[in-house]
Amino acid sequence: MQVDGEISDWQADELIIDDGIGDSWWQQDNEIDRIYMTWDSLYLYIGARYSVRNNAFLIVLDLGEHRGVSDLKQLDWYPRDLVFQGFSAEAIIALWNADLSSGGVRKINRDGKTFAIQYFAVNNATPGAFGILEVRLPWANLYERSTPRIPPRTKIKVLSAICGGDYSPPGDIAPDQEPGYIRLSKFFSLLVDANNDSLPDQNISPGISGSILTTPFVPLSASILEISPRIFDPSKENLKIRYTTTVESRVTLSIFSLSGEKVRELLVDENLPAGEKIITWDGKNKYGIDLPFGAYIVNLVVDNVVCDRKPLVIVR
Ligand SMILES: [Ca+2]
Ligand SMILES: [Ca+2]
Ligand SMILES: [Ca+2]
Ligand SMILES: [Ca+2]
Repeated sequence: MQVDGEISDWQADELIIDDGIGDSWWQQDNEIDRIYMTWDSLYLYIGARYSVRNNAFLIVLDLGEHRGVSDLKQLDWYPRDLVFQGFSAEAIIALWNADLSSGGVRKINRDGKTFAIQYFAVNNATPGAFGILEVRLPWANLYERSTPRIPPRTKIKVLSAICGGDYSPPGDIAPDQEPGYIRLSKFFSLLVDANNDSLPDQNISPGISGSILTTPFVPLSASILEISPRIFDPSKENLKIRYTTTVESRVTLSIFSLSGEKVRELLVDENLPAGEKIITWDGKNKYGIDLPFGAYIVNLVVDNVVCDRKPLVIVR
């Protein structure tokens, strides 16, 4: 992919959001037309055909880390009146009046604080006329790792909006939703690591593999459904812990002693889909040593909130 402001090198199957023109509050002076996405082993590439005049053009990414914000009014940079359901804003590409030097690319923390990340972009739009923005983002910077590895089964979601000044609502949204409607639940969504090897899958057609999803609002809840057997003899079998979460979330499942010491982590902040899951445990601590007879607690933490605790007893 050449980052050169020329759109002809994008393939038809890299078109992820075909918003079209004529649906903006401000007509063609301020329009999102098409958003493209593709990647290779080192970079994520985003392309856009758009026009903007005296407004902000935004492309917002949910990187699947559950670390951003769902309300863009919380941002310390390009805050806008956009509230998301089922989407966590974790990175933002923003510019004002078709001028990339007025914006750039930032990552977003849980508290809405943003920080610039390395990128390379070419923007040939001029105020009020259609042009092309192409952005190249290193995987290593998007996920703040020393290598281009990504969390296993990473899902990326994308949306774009044109808004006025700080804290103003959108006049064009892509995927298309009512202009002026600030509570957004429709996004392009794509599993980037479907084969679960922590590397972006290669030779993917994002426009075909991904889809535009409407996310109904589901509150997060999670619980341990069953621990079996409750009286657990590790020399005979493994313990089975069955738990459930209502939404895709980051799950930590640990075993504690009654004195409050964490003796074993079975899942550590793992991004997992909604639904039931069974995790097994061999009764050993983190050093591989058999834990002694006694009572223990299974502790379930989801999106940094303790959601459930259940006791068990080890016998030997
Ligand atoms: Ca190009
Ligand atoms: Ca449009
Ligand atoms: Ca639209
Ligand atoms: Ca992969």
